[in-house]
Amino acid sequence: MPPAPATPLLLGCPGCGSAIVECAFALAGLPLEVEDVDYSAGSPTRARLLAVNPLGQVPALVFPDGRVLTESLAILHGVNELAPDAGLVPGPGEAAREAFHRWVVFLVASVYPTFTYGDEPGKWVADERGAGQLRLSTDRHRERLWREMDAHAMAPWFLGERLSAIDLYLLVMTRWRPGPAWFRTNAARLDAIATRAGTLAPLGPILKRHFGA
Ligand SMILES: N[C@@H](CCC(=O)N[C@@H](CS)C(=O)NCC(=O)O)C(=O)O
Repeated sequence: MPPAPATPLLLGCPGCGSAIVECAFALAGLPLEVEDVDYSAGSPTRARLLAVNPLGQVPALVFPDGRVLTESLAILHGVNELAPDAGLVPGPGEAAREAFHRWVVFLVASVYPTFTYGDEPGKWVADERGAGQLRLSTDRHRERLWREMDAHAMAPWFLGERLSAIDLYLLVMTRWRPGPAWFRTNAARLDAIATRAGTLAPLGPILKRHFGA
């Protein structure tokens, strides 16, 4: 077993949801170590990932005492507790709190699973035709979800004047299928938020490493 890291260690992969967690740590000014793993079947680092998260998903955070925390939103709540001044989660009594919970849960419970079932549809449906249909239907459903979220987006951030963890999800997830060009045309408010989040100075190196820009 590798020695426990001195600071939390994030298992993630380039371009993945772990980038959202990295951005949160950076905005909060908290130290974080990062280890890239490849969750694909047969990858040389899959065993390492499974040892930490038997479900084989990233992000997975390992605390110095060996505790493991998975689920991006749970991790972001943890970051918020360690560094509430970063404002990732609106506090009790804040007007934006209800909308925050509604839409951040929408992101992880409605949007994220469309990738879980659509990214590698052959994992869920044996025949090739069915797998192709699953890919298409999850892609179409996701576009509907994004349009709905776009209709509720405020400016300059999703919740209005205050930045929140939702903007970090948008920053990363708008780079996934259907991709930035689709957002520019079909979900311009989300696109504007993601673009703005991409200019936050502490996130520059993270975005460069994950997306090349
Ligand atoms: N509910 C999880 C979803 C994490 C997730 O689906 N991560 C993707 C990478 S972005 C993954 O690990 N995919 C591989 C798999 O699901 O087997 C979260 O919010 O952290």
